[in-house]
Amino acid sequence: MIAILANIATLEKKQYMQKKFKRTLITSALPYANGPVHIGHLAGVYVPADIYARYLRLKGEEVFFVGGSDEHGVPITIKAKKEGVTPQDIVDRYHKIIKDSFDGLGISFDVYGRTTSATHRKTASDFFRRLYDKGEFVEKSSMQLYDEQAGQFLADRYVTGTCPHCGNEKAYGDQCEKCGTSLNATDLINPKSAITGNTPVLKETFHWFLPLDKWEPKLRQWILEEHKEWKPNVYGQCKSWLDLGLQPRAVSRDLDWGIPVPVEGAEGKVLYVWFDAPIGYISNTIEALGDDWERWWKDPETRMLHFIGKDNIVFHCIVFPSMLMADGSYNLPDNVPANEFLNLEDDKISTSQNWAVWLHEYLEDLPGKQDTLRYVLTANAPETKDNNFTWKDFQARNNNELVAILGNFINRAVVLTHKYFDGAVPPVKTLETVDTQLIEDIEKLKGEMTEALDTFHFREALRLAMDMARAGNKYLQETEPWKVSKTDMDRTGTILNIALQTCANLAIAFEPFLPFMAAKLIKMLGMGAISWDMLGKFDLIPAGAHIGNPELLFEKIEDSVVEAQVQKLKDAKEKNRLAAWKPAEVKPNVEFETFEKIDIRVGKVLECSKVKKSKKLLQFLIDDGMEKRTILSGIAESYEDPSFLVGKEICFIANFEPRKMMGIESQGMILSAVNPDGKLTVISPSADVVPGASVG
Ligand code: B3M
Ligand code: ZN
Repeated sequence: MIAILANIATLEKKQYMQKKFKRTLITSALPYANGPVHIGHLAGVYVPADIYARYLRLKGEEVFFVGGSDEHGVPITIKAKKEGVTPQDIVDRYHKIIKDSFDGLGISFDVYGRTTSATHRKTASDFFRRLYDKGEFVEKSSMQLYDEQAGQFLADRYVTGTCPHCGNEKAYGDQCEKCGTSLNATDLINPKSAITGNTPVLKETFHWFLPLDKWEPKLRQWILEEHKEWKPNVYGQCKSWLDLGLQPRAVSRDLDWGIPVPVEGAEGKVLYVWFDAPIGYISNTIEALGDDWERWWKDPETRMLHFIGKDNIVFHCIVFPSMLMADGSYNLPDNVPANEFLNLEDDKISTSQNWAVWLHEYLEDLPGKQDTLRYVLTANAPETKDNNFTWKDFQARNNNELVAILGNFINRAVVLTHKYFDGAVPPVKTLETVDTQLIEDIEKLKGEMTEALDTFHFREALRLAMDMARAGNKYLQETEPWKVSKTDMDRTGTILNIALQTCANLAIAFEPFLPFMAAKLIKMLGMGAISWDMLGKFDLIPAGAHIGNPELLFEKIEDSVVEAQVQKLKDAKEKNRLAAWKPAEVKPNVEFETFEKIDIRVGKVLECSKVKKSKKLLQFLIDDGMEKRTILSGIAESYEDPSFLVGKEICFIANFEPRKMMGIESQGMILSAVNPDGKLTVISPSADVVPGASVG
């Protein structure tokens, strides 16, 4: 049964692959301009989208790759409020950081626009108006959460509360980040305003709703019947949404940041950010191409692909397509190859907790290492399930794969050509089996890579590209040109020619993944323009051509570099913990008589040492003014060198019931204070006091 299903899936895939399109429009989710982008965004969306765009360009296909910043929505106004600046200040700042960092990583957008542009404002406004005029919206009054103190309705992220599905107490009014469910603010249990912290009241307001239920039959047919080739995670999420039954969805909000609803009587209302953001793909195309934009959106021979993270699936597979169907003149996406999430050092990436590797910081901290990040994020891409990024793995993949396999092979081929042939590509004389075997291997790998790339299996495609480099290393190992050169220069020349052609193949195979390395290699080998067609060929560099000097393509990453990054993360976590620390609540009052029962005194430390076999306990010998007493205290982890305490005056409880620990009787309790970082410090009087003096 399972085998039959798998066959059907393969058949669907094949049929789909045979569909011919003239051009491909690639969109990648517009990041919110309320913060920089991190490796989770990159692994989930931008690196795969860029790989695919570069691959199609290499195939000579017509591609348009759209990106841009999402500059509306509540996260931006919240951030602005927190910083005491305007929302425009926030989006100007982050749009620049995000755009520059994408450039820095070689994400090859054909346009990177923004949703505060005049073009976008007009496009989104016109889109709404068109649907409004066609009667595609339902106008409805409903009770919404309202913060009386702030004088404002609380939509989306302006309200937090408990998720009715999973019990997460920090769910937002539009989504629970823990279980991924998309919510209405009024679904939240125990809602609280993110502006004042108050419990909101319900107040009537009206909005325009897009009746998703109207499009449900079409969506069912289009996704569930016609797009069975979509990734199981995407198809499955769509199916469960559709099976639950679609409801009308509000497309306006009572907010002062956004695109005004272009309807009379709609003062104070703006387009819902998820209504205007996907239109950003259209307006950014218009911004870049002017009148030429339409064939990218409306010609049935154009194929549209949305690269997104899994939390955006419903908007790209259900909501945006319903908008496009309501308009009636647009293409629907052909595929939505959404990824799962990337974790960082086994923890969920969190922007607010600063638990992230930020792209702009990476580019500063590890200059020239763009390809290493692209490589690691692709090799670990969360294509089918959530995945994990660790700095240790980053270092290992760089040193053991990029340096030791790819860099090493290319370096050997180039260095040996310089050594034996002064950098002139030697001719091929006669081919032996080992040579034809390599040529066949590369050709076969090309076929497998092409299929993997065509079906969005980028990890697999990268692994296959690396197998080409592995095959190259194996070839040099088997043919040993450094030995052959002692007796047969013709054969040495043939081997090095084949090795150099393999390098040229690697430049092509890796270009979508490691464009910086590929550009260097292309220059080093003196190759001209490259194309996917050339991959698998062994006449890519002509005999007699001079190749450039060997250049270092990858360098080893030392322990200290990754240790510094891990420390940076630890510091961020610690900072958060301290920032989140609040003094404990004061305990209920006690009578003076109760306090008096505790006999606190000053003692002088005579001896202090760690208790053997215990991580926590210190053993004190105290002069209490009358005799010497032994007290154990669980503060060893806070005092690396306990002898530091010897001679100090400290406070202790003299009438604490004696207790035996680790076979030692403790006659009292040392008083200490605890810092937010968990460090304990014993309490001492601020001036000399005689041992035995009472404290009170
Ligand atoms: N800005 C949400 C996100 O960054 C949103 C994507 C818009 S794509 C049209 O996850
Ligand atoms: Zn939840």
